[in-house]
Amino acid sequence: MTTPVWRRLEFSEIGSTNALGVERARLGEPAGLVIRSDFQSAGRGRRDRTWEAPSRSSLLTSILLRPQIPSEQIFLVTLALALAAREAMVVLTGVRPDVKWPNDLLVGGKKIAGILAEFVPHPAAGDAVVIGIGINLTFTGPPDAQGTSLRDQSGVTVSPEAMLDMLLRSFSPRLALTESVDGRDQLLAEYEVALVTKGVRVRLELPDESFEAEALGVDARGRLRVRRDDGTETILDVADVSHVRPAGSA
Ligand code: BT5
Repeated sequence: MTTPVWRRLEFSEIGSTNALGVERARLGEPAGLVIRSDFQSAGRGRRDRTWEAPSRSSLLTSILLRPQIPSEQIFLVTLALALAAREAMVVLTGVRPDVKWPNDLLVGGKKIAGILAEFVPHPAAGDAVVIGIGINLTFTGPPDAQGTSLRDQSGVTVSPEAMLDMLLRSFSPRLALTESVDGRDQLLAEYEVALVTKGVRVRLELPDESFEAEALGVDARGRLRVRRDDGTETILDVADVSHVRPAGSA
């Protein structure tokens, strides 16, 4: 996979950019499709949660890729998008968010962007991953969510189009890094620097237990390494953890 030529599809309203991306991926659409909408009537979060944003208050976009890398490395593509979003925010507004494992972007503990990756197997066209991101430009999130926006943090109002341009510009070189061993090391190193979920106490919610532990960092497969209070280490996969929060919070 060399970096695809981006083909943009823009809407004023859609159900979900990810849903359309998944539909197109199933139909065999080649890599490089970028879907953006001003508004989503059914924006998806992870695990049946929703993503909300008034029209043009956010960048709402999904990118269809067919990464030709081992399946256990595909998480790096998502991580590359998180890091690209971080850089785009720095360049356009000076705001430098932290990454909360696995892929939330936070400023001062408040969520400024969320990422949703969906895997679409396709033996003929090559397995696809549709990675969607919502970046709060002027909207600070629903009242019950601890959210913030780039405008709140910097006073700068960025348009969805300008954010998408910068995001793709930052994403392409990082996507290329996923293809080599050295590149993957470089991405993981950048991720470790951005990761706020490291060296801190976190509360983890798993399907059958929740506990507090010290987050140690990530392993080469992007899984979170934690040390429990009895001294044992546990490695957690994204799929197993529904929430990771600072210890002590609700
Ligand atoms: C995510 O889910 O953070 C992934 C969000 C991905 C959204 C993009 S937008 C373009 C593309 N198309 C889609 O349909 N989706 C993707 P999760 O970690 O489950 O977080 C969802 C939770 O964040 C919700 O339950 C709310 O509490 C909160 N939330 C919803 N909208 C928010 C916003 N605009 N800002 C901050 N928090 C928000």
